[in-house]
Amino acid sequence: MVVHEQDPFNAEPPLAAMAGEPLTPVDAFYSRNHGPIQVLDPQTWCLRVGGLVDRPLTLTLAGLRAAGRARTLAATLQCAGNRRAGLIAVRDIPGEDPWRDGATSTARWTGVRLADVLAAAGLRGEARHIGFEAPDVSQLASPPQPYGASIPAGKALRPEVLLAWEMNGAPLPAVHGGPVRLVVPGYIGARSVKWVRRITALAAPSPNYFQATAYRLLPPHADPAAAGPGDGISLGPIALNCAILSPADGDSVPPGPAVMRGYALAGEDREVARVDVSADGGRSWQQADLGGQPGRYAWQLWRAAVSIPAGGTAEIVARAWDDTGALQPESARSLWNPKGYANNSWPRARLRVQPRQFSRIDRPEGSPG
Ligand SMILES: Nc1nc2c(c(=O)[nH]1)N[C@H]1C(S)=C(S)[C@@H](COP(=O)(O)O)O[C@H]1N2
Ligand SMILES: [Mo]
Repeated sequence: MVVHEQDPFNAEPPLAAMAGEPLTPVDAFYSRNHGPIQVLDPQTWCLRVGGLVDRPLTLTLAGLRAAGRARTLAATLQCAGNRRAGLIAVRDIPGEDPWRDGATSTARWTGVRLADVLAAAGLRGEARHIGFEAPDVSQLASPPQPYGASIPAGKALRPEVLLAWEMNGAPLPAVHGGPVRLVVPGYIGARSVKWVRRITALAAPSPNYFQATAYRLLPPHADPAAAGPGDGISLGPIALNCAILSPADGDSVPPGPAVMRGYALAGEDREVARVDVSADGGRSWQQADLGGQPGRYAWQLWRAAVSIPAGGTAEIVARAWDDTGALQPESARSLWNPKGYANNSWPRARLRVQPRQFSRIDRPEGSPG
């Protein structure tokens, strides 16, 4: 793993290790924390459900399992800071980790639908948002407070939103939120609250720092240190994006045929319709082959056979389109924001092209031996 910070622990897999893998092995799944990793005893863990409900509940793990039928689905989690390195290249973003394209991983999650738990608690009609709280106290919040988030009630009631206790068929490990985490496919990873211990039905979004103040898109001139609750655009659904994984930016390759691999991910209720790849910096384009979407809420893997031109460097560019005909924005420059979120500009991989190895047959006629 590429470790950005030891405490709190923040790490992403090397890009080449992700290429061509529909599901991310648990030990290669990116890890994003704002406070200490919680190691909780599944025997004593419990979940409180309250707020705008008719029947507040306290569920043990056994009680949660009994709250609905267990469902399994493949879903991609993507941190809002994924690809921040591309924004930092435009202008520095002090105090935030320079994530490459690996703060995106896919697993098969097993749990009950959040909707089943909310139905058991008798969710009231006036509830507009569902809030979540965890026990990890973050010193990065102001003031320091337990991690939390909320999602609109309409999203919370959708069938893909799970309270999950398994990841790729094994008990959810502590680092990914075990014994139980929320999984909100299609939303930024920040909303998939780990170690969830309290659910509150609310009339308004959660006042938690990570909902009200962080994970918001500030205008370029704003001072993030001075930002307060409600400033900027709250991030929920993720934007259409793609990444080049192999060969990756900075790699050295021989000239000639090469297979490029990457992932593409569409936003809420959208599908990746096409991925274009250019081997000449965006002058000419070809279509990548799509394949290997492990589920409706997961990334789409792509591959393209390209020809690497001889010469010092080659610039590979990729761009994804969704089924509404929308295309990713071209430039990171236009997307720069003070916290470095939501970089979904066209990914570019600058490759060093190794000098051609001439064989006897290749050697131009008449050249000295
Ligand atoms: N309790 C808690 N939940 C959390 C976080 C956290 O710091 N604490 N980080 C969030 C963020 S920003 C992301 S991107 C995902 C990362 O999940 P992972 O570490 O399993 O990859 O968890 C989210 N849930
Ligand atoms: Mo995140």
